Amino acid sequence: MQQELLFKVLVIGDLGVGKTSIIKRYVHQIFSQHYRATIGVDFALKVLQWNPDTVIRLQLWDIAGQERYGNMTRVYYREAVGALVVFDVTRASTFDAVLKWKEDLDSKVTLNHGRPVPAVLLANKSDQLASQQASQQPKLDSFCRENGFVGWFETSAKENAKIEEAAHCLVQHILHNEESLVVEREPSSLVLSAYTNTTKDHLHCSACTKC
Ligand code: G3D
Ligand code: MG
Repeated sequence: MQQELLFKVLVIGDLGVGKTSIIKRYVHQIFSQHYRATIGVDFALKVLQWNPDTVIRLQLWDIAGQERYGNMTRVYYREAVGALVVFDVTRASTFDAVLKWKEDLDSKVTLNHGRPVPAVLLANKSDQLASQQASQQPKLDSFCRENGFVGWFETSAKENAKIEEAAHCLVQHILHNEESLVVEREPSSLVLSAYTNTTKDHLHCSACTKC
């Protein structure tokens, strides 16, 4: 029997770094106006046939214009199980902001067992990097280790580069956490997580400020 998992993933970072462009490149469906009007976010859905037995529905949350505040409400973060933190390789100030976004994330949501949600760092607009420019690799490797990112990718929404790989990396870490959750909490359970088979009603509920 196929299992279906729904994961809420946040896409955060400063204004103009390419969050919306990355999501649009990646997804099948965007759910927009209603939520934007009520809570200031857009949702997008990506359905992945992860393996023959598992379908993963990635619900990507785009902050749609609230970046200027540099932080988001707890409602936005609630029940998130992963994050993509984006900066623009052509603007150093957006890299400086990455830690602020990571701190905001970690202060407002943790997994059930108290660990931080996995976050992948995206160095976006890689198409703008001159080919002779030195690789960012040593710097970003240690930056990720020191600041709790599970990995980083040089992406380009423009050229559709490395976005799938980055999402794949994030999903692998999310699944790893889900599995350890099962082991820690309910060894005999077949249900992978609280997010399993989450319905649209649930989605509405998690976005609604009243419940
Ligand atoms: P945001 O959602 O993080 O605010 P957007 O960012 O997705 O709106 O992108 C901001 C601008 O950067 C857009 O340009 C978009 O086309 C551009 N952009 C996004 N990703 C890339 C990329 O990978 N490479 C390049 N070269 N540009 C990118 P405009 O001019 O439409 O404002
Ligand atoms: Mg945007």
